[in-house]
Amino acid sequence: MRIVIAIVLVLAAGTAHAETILASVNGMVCAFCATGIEKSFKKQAAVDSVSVNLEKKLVTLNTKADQTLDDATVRKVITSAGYTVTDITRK
Ligand SMILES: [Cu+2]
Repeated sequence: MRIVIAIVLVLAAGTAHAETILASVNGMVCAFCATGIEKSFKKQAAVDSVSVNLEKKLVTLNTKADQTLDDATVRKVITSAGYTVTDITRK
């Protein structure tokens, strides 16, 4: 019985899951690039926080609980800002 309750709790926690999306981006070279991309993603309702690592050419997005951003939207936001997406991973 305890095991069943524990499983139910784990599943319930899973539904409130926020997602971390890592996008590898080409063309970001300075702090202005980083700020521009951050601003673009903050306009997306599903996005909770954004951080840009220029050295790693990586944009990290954290979504709000129960929300996600599909690959097409991630690509569109970055492409519209003038950069190229080389890879998108999620965890
Ligand atoms: Cu720049």
